[in-house]
Amino acid sequence: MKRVLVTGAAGGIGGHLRRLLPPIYPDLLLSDLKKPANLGPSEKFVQADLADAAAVDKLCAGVEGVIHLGGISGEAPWDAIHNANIVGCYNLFEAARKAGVKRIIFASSNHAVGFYPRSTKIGTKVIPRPDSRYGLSKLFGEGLGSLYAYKHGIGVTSLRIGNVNDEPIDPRRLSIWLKPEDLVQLIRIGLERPNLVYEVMYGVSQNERSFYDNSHAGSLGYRPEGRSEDYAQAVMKNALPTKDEPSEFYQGGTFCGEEYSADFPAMKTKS
Ligand code: NAI
Ligand code: 15L
Repeated sequence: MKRVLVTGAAGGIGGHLRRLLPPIYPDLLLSDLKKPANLGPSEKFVQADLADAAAVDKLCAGVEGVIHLGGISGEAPWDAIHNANIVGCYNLFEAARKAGVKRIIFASSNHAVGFYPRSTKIGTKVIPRPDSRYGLSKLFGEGLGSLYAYKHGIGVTSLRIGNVNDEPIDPRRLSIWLKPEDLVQLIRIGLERPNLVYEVMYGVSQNERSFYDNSHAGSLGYRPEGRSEDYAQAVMKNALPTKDEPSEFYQGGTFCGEEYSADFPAMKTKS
């Protein structure tokens, strides 16, 4: 990969990637609505709003690969989600197509499928069950990825990311933790694997309590090194007693519980 564009570079994951990617992709172009607080002298940064199509067109000129992290990263009112995650994501894929970008990594989320019970292990072929407007916007991004892969020949990878952190921080995250270095491995598969058309992988490390069957990622060469079980004792020692409610029954956690108005006991029996 020559130039690789990272959108949303001022965010949490952007911080990890700015530390880990330069030795692998020396020509990194960072972009965000806001300038990263600690931008180094050797880092290239261009401020842009993803909702501004002309600005995103300029961003993609001369770019070979994109890591698309930019957008709203949690539940929010529809207007905000629509602007950043629907319009912004469309602008990014369109700009990439026009600029001849070869590969795109789309940061999807576990919340695209958050309404599966924690007792179920799901693969990448399940019917999506978004748990929020946010999760729904991630399905839009996954759909765009598939469209631009099959119609326009861009190699696209949707990563249904669990939770990126140096370590898992609570019982739910023991099931969905993604070590930053493992994210880099997934990104490299998406940007470098020959003949890639469109792939979906779960962005999780090697977690014994995983909600996901990530064997497809394994077949593409993913060998995660992070093991959440190494942290399980410490995490469980501080865990609060579990409650019988949607946010603890479903994989998506609080995203499922927010604004919930179904008859939960009845829904549980149908899950
Ligand atoms: P974050 O909220 O820390 O960073 C997102 C960045 O996008 C922010 O710096 C923000 O300024 C930028 N942004 C928002 N709207 C924008 C717009 N209209 N134009 C340009 N930039 C805009 O999020 P984080 O945690 O770094 O996540 C990055 C991506 O990965 C997000 O798309 C998120 O949905 C996804 N993800 C993250 C997970 C995690 O564990 N952190 C889990 C699952 C998915
Ligand atoms: C996400 O999609 C969010 O972007 C992140 O902030 C976390 O909430 C994560 O999911 C999670 O489920 O832990």
